[in-house]
Amino acid sequence: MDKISFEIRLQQLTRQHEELISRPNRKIEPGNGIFDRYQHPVLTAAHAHLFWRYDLNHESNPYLMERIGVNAAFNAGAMMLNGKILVIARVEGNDRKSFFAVAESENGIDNFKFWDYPITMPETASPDANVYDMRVVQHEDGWIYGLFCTERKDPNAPASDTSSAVAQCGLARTKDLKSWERLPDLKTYTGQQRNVVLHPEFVEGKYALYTRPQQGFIDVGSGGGIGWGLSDSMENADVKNEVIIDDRIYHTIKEVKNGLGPASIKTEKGWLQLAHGVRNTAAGLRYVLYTFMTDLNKPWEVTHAPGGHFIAPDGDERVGDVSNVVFSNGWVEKEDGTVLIYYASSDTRLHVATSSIERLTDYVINTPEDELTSANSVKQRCELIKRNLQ
Ligand code: M1P
Repeated sequence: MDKISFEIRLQQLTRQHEELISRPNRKIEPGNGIFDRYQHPVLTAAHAHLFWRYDLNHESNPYLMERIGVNAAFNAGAMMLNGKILVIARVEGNDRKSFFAVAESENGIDNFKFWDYPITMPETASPDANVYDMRVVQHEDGWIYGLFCTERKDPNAPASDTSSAVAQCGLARTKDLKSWERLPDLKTYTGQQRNVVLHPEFVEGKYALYTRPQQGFIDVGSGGGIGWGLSDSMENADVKNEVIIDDRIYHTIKEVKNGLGPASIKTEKGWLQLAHGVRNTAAGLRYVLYTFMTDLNKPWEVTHAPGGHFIAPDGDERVGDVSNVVFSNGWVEKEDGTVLIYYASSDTRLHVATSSIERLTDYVINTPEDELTSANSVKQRCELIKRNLQ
């Protein structure tokens, strides 16, 4: 390709990218009263800078080819920092490796732009094969902690098994999301770990962590459920006793496995919690989001548990690299009580939904619990119908 054609192609690509990252996002009305969805995802693979993907030099890349492609941008931690809404996305290259990258927006709804460089996460003595799904927590000790899954090849797998992996909770801390201090991985005594979340406040003078023990890499085995435990420090985080506070339950949306999403939000009525629940179907696993509330003084005690899903894959969200999945590990409470909920669909893209502390609290407290059988469910619904028809 001659230099002029190269420049024309670069202009086209730049225009297209600019249009994508600056397009406005519109609320889809009227919603269900609990939260509002938006017209467009807030982050996709195509949001990645051109200079992350293309070699922009005509001499070394005369065809202006994508040299290092980006496959997906999804499961993102989120926080407000210096007045900006930041998401810390799981970006996945065409090589299947995930890494973390920060994208920022003024309003949290649209115009998300990646920072120039992804996060360079320091490693421990045991290098990570893959890192993903960071929960960022602004702890009252003054640090911002990043808790994420670190995946390594299973050292005990036979040579013929090239898939088995071990998941653990990687830990790092920062003040600015730019430079990170890696800490030793969380130590637990219940097998593998994914979906570990730090509670933002000290409990009994210790760091408190929600865990998700699992026996296998995908299959939780006889483990599973959302656990809770305390650690004396984060420099050598060690949870000696884990108790399950939110179990898997037969014939519910969390029958196969579940895991906490972002860090809990404190409200007057209790700690708001967002989690994902998984069930099996003939078409594979189905991931939905659900909420619950825990006691203000005992954040390990569930006080309210609305039945069923809070957000389930809808429309285009149903399809992607891992279809029929919604997953969330980030939400932001704004000063006016608005809650920006970042959820990813089908391990491919990131969306926002908006609600408020007031609406979420009402939903969590006043939605009936799952009564576990069809007969009870019909009874519940008939009571509502009767009240409405009176
Ligand atoms: O593919 C769906 C999700 O699967 C895992 O979550 P969990 O450990 O609860 O099964 C994670 O790999 C997550 O990133 C992914 O979105």
